[in-house]
Amino acid sequence: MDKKEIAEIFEEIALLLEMKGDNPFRIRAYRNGARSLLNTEKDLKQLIREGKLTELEGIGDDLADKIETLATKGRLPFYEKLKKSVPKGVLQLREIHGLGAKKIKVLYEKLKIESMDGLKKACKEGKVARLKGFGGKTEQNILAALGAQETYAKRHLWLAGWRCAMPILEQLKKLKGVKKVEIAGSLRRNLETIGDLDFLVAASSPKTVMTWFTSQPDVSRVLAKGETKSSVVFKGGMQADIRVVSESEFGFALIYFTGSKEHNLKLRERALKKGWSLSEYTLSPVEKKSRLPSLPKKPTESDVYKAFGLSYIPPELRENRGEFEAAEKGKIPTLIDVKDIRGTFHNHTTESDGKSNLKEMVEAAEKMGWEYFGISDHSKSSFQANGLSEERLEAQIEAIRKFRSSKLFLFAGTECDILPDGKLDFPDSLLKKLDFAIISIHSALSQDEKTMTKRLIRAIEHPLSTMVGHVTGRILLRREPYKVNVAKVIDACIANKKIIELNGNPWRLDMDWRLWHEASEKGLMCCINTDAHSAQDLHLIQAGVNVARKGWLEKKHVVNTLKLSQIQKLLKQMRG
Ligand code: DGT
Ligand code: CA
Ligand code: CA
Ligand code: ZN
Repeated sequence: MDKKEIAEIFEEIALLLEMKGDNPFRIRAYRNGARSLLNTEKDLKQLIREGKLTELEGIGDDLADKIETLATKGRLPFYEKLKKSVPKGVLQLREIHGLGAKKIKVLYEKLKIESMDGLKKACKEGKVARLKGFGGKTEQNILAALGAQETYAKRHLWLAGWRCAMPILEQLKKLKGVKKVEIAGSLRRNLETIGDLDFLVAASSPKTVMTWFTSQPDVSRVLAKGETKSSVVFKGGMQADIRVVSESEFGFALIYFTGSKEHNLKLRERALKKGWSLSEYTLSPVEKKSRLPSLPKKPTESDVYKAFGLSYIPPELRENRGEFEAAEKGKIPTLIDVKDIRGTFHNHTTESDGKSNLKEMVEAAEKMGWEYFGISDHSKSSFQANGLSEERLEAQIEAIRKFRSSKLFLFAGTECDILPDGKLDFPDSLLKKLDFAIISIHSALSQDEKTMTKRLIRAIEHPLSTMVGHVTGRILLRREPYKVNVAKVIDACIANKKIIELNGNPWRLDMDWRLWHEASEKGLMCCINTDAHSAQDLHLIQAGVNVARKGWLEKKHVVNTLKLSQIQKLLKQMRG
C-alpha cells in the first residue's frame, strides 16, 4: 500500500473509533498520522527501511508499526476487526459534506441508515429532522449534499480528462488511414468539469479505428461498438465516445460534437432561417429550391461559420452566451494566450505548506520564461497550512529581497487570511513592507451570505490588500462555494481598484468563468494564478488561461500580462 491508501485507512479508523466513543486523543492521533503521511515528501519504503517513520510529525511507535504492516502486508488485522463492527455503507457516508462521525453514529443507531440511498429516503420521509441534534435545516443540508454527491460522481475534473485524452489522441493520429483527429465535447470547450471524452476522427478505414479504440489495455468495459461509433469505460472510471466520419464531413461533425448543445441548437435555428438544414455531417436544402452557400469540398469549421456569415468562434466560447452576436459583428475577442503571461503572484513555498523551497520555485518560474514572480505563503491564522508568524514573514521578506535571479524580478507578498470579522491577519506595519497581499478566506466558512460578503468587502476596502484569492472557496466536485454575494464583491473590487484572481488550480478555477465576461467589461482586473504548492504546479497556468479564455478575457484584462515596469507601477499605485 502507498501513503495515500494508508492515510485513508487511518481516517477510517478514526471515524470507527469515534463512532465507538473511543478516547479523543487516540482518535486525533490517527487523524494526525494520516495528515502527516499525506504531507511528507519522503519515500515510504525508504522511511521504513531506515526505521525513520517515527521522525514524521505525530507518528509514534504504535502508528509506525501499523504503517509498516499496511505497507508491507497490505492488511491490518486491527483495522479489519474494527471495520466489521459497522456495515460498509456506513463508512461511505463520510463522503457526504457536513456529516461527521457523531451524526453518522446517530443515523446508524437510531434509523439503521447504512447507505446513501437509505439516508436519502430517511431525509425525504422527514425522519432525519426529528432526530435529536438534527432538525429541518440539517436535513435540508444533507439532501443538498446528497444531490451534489450524485452529480460529482458522474463528472471529472478538466485536468483528469485532459490527462486521459492526450495519449489516446496521439495514438489515434498514428493509426493507419487516419487523416484528422480532434478532441471534441466539453473537454475541447475547456469546461471546468467534464462528463465524458469525445473523439472525432476522419479516416478511410473506420474499422481499424473502432478495433483499436475498444481494445485499448485500459478499457474495462465496451459500452457500444459499431461501424463508425463506439463507447468505452476506462479502468479509472472515465467514459469515452468516438466517432469516425469522412474528411468532407469532418468540419460539420467537429462543430456538432464540440457542442455545446445550446450552441448547436442556435446554429441550427440560423440554418433554418436561411432555408438550410444542418446535421451532424452536412448542410442540405430544406426545400429543393433553397440555395446552399458555396463551400469547399472538405470544409473546416471556419468555412462553415463563414457560410453562416459568422467569424470563427473559438470552442471555449461555444456556450450560447453571446458568441453569435459577437461573431456576426466580427467582434469575437482575441482571447488571452498562455504566452501572454509574464509572471504569477499566488505561489507557496516550504515556508508554509508548499513542497518546493524558494530557490526551487524561482528556478521553475525562470524556466517558464516569466519576467517576475510573487511569493505568497500563508499567514499565521492558517496554522493547518503552517502559516507564517510575523517574525517568519519579516525574515522571508528579507530572504526574498536578498535572493538574486538574473532573469526574474521577485515580489514579496502574502496570502493573508481574512479573519471572520473581515480584519486582516497581519498588522499594517508589516503589510506595508510587502509588495502585494492576496487576501483569502480559509476559516469560518459557514458564515451566512451577508456576514461573508461584508467580511470580504471589508478586506477589499483595506488599503493594503491587492487581490482576492479563490473568491468563493469552491473545490470542484468536492465542496460547494461558501455563501457569498459575488456580484457585490466584484463591485467592491472595481470601486476600490482591487484585483480578483482567477485561481488556476484545476480543483478551484475560481472565480467562475461565467462571471468574467461581464465583470471585465465593467472594469474588473484579473490576475491568473496557479496557487502553486510545488515547482511543477506552475504549469497549471494553462488551466487558468483556459478558463480565462472561456470567460472571454483578453490580454488587456489580465494584470499579469503587463510588463515588469507596468506591474510595478500598478502595485505601487494600489498601495497608495
Ligand atoms: P459532458 O460530456 O457532459 O461534459 O458534455 P459534452 O458537451 O461533451 O456533451 P456530450 O458528450 O453528451 O456530447 C458531445 C457533444 O455532442 C455535445 O456538446 C453536443 C453534441 N450533442 C450531443 N447530444 C446532442 C443533442 O441531443 N443535441 C444537440 N444539438 N447536440 C448534441
Ligand atoms: Ca463529453
Ligand atoms: Ca459524449
Ligand atoms: Zn494559496
